[in-house]
Amino acid sequence: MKRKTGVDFWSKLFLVAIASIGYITVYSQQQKNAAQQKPNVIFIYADDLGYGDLSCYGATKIKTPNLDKLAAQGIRFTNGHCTSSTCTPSRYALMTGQYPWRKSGTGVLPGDAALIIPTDKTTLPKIFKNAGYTTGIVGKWHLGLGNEVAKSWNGVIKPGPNEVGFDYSFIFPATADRVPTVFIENHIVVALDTADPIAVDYKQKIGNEPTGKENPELLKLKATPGHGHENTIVNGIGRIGFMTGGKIARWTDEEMPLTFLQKAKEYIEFNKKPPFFLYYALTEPHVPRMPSTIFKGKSGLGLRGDAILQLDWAVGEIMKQVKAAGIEKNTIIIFSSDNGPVLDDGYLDGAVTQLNGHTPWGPLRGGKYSVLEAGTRVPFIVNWPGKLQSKVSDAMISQIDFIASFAKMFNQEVPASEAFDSENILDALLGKTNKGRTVLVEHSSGLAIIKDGWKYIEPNNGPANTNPKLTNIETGNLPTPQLYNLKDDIGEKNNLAEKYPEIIKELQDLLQQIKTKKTGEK
Ligand code: NG6
Ligand code: CA
Repeated sequence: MKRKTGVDFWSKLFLVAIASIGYITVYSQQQKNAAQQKPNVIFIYADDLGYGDLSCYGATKIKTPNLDKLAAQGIRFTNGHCTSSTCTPSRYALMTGQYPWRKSGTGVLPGDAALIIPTDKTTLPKIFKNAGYTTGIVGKWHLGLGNEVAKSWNGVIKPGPNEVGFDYSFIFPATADRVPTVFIENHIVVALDTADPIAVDYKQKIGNEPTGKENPELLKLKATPGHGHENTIVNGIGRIGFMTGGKIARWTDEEMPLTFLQKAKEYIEFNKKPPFFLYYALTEPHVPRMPSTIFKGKSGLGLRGDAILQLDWAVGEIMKQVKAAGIEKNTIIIFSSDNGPVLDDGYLDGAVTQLNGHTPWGPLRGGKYSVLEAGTRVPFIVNWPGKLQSKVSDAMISQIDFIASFAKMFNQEVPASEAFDSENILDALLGKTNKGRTVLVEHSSGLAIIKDGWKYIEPNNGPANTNPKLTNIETGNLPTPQLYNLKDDIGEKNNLAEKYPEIIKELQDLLQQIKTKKTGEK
């Protein structure tokens, strides 16, 4: 009996052990398969970083070793684009897969704007969610919050990122230079104090806090005269818009990007069991440029250069975190920018006076606010260690294509009436081909279209230059047609419109077709 029981016990144990090993093997195999099939994706989005701002894109006056490494191990695109030359429209396209110029109200939003992304349509994070991913956003949002402009900031603020597909959100509402200067984590202002309620107004002054206009002596960063940054002073910096309350909740600019970095790292650590999609939207080098003390003065190019060094460091920290979490081989890191560069965007921060020969636009013409190439051709890097062959690609790609490309990766169908400007360029993104889009529309105050290296800029009556005393950027607006051959003339120096009327005609017709395209036509 005893012996029999013993045999029973041992054979049972044996069976359990075999079963467990089997289970563990099957389980880990499943995990492995899942891991192999569905990589984590981290999209790092810089704010106002130019084509020529990184050393891997030719900058010599500034060194960006972490991004250089990301590019050297991965694919560095020389013809990668955001859709528009400012923030909100580019982010709208990224989220919806639709050109922002199709919809009014998608221009640069104030800090109290209502949400402009539909909650019932396909969005980039929803593509990942449908594929079983957990999704998170950390950083700048700038796509509006709530259903109303006149909303309360002191309770649950929604709809917002959580309603358009992010399981987790830690954001600031608009831009670093717009009130309210607070973080919002999943609908609620971080460190909200009900005894000191927050109120925001973009039309008139509220409360009696000093403003940059009335009390310029209180400013640690002077606003450029005539610019819009002379309302409520927060942390010694005048902002766009008026704000009262939330004293404890307000960020300090020197610390704000570090808070985002910390949250992004925690998100990676917490969700390291694949798969996750993290949209990490940096604030650098957008104004006000006020990096941490350790970066101040480090670049020799003023605070804009220092902010770029901080940005590069943050990217390095994310790379380290991914490695430490043991998910390096199963994580795609994509890096890009939401529009081209600007020097004086409203504060006297040394960007102009200490430029020191740096060329944020690289070999391109124009910059932020411009339909010329520097407005929307931006740094674009894709990294997936061990999975991609490192190379430089001249495929024409756009951030608007993420939806269709990742939908392809997961074999998902996108309804024909949604994300219909998004094209599947997955093979180009992963470096399998140098062929990306064949046609791309660029957007600023005017529109341009590119096909086969030819770029046609529609005649536009807007000013040819932004205010020369402030941003001072060529917009690309001209009342007559412009045609450039980007293959030979990336700097858009020679307008060939008169020489090739037939190419103008073809591109005009094509642009017209795209403009009038009905939803659902692919
Ligand atoms: C402009 C601001 C500029 C910046 C920009 C938005 C003025 C005069 N200029 O209106 O400083 O905030 O909007 O930048 O106020 S973006 O990158 O978010 O599009
Ligand atoms: Ca921007």
